[in-house]
Amino acid sequence: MPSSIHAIHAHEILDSRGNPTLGVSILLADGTTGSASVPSGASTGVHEALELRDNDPKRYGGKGVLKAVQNVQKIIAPKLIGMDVMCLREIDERMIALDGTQNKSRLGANAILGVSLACAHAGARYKKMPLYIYIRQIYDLPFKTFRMPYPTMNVMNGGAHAGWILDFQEFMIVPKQKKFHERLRCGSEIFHALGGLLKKKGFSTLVGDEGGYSVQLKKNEETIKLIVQAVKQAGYESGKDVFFALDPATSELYDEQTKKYTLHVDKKKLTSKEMIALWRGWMKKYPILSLEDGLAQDDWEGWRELTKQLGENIVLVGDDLFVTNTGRLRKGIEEKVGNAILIKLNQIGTLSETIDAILLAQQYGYKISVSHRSGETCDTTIADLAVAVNADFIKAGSLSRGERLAKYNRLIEIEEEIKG
Ligand code: 2PG
Ligand code: MG
Repeated sequence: MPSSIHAIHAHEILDSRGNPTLGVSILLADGTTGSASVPSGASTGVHEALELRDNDPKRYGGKGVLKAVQNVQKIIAPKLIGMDVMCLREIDERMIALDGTQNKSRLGANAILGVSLACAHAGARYKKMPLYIYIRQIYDLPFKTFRMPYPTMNVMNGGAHAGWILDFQEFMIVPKQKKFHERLRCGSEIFHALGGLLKKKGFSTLVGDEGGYSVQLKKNEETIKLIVQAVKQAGYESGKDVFFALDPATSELYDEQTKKYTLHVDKKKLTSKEMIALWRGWMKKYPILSLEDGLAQDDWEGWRELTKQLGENIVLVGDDLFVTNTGRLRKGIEEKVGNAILIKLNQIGTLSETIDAILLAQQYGYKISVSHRSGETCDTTIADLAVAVNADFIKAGSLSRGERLAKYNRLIEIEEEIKG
């Protein structure tokens, strides 16, 4: 069969932080090839599938992925060779069974995801289709038209992505223009206006892991104030042309023992209730459209209250909370927690399970934000995935760093193709 898998190759490459990750290539019987590479998080949720690292202190400070590479070549490849690359559900199921654990800790979610995505790319090439159309086709997705996502652009970086210069991890702008390329232009103009403003105020314009500026300020809230000014300077109106989105990544701030959130910059320790009050206060002052991980990954009680109080007016995105996992999302739906899910392929480890999480979320009216990781490569799969599933948002970082722009630039190509 010309579309059967003939060979699988994996190797250790480096991500945008210079840490090892996997690159995987698939060769089909007819000579078609497909490749993908795997992203890696820094503020990872405890319920994520396992990213297998060598833990050999002599290589890359223990971060090597040679075990995962071996798992692809020695354990996964022999079981997949000969399978039709277009039967991606079966391929993913076979890898899940081969791994046999709940969190993919035997073979590694990085090993499994690399193969899953490389198969998707090889299949799309075999069918001579763009990936976003191919994904729709093989998963028989129910959408008739295409819709471009709104980008959520992380123009100011804090938390684990910027040496804890700020407590909150991501301050994002969400341009609302009609066309995707106009949203990208708006984002870029604001990003540069913000850079100019920071320079004028005597701040550094160095960027963090996701390409946003990373500036030491006296209060977390000053960040938003600066962005508001930059929006104005760039000639746009906050709350009309552009909105704000936050990912404070609060699992990183939460102390299980005391049940409090520590804000070092603001010199405060807050309860869940006080955190909700903080978000409510910011929402009153600024046009915040979405809040991701406003509370910690296992603070279910807090989340229920957060959703009760703010869920009508704002997109409440579960990242560490749901970890792209249908089990956790189901619990969220039952407990009326959140109203949107962040989708990260490597939190769950296969494209098929990712699609399942998206479909479940959409069935219950949860919004979808397809996301990069803070450690990325120039792989653009998430751009195609976002369009394939008619995602509401894509979160791909700021308007600098090639691995971030690769995703936005891919969306520019897709927009032209679909005349969106
Ligand atoms: C997040 C992500 C991506 P990381 O928290 O949403 O922005 O960060 O990949 O470090 O988990
Ligand atoms: Mg997050």
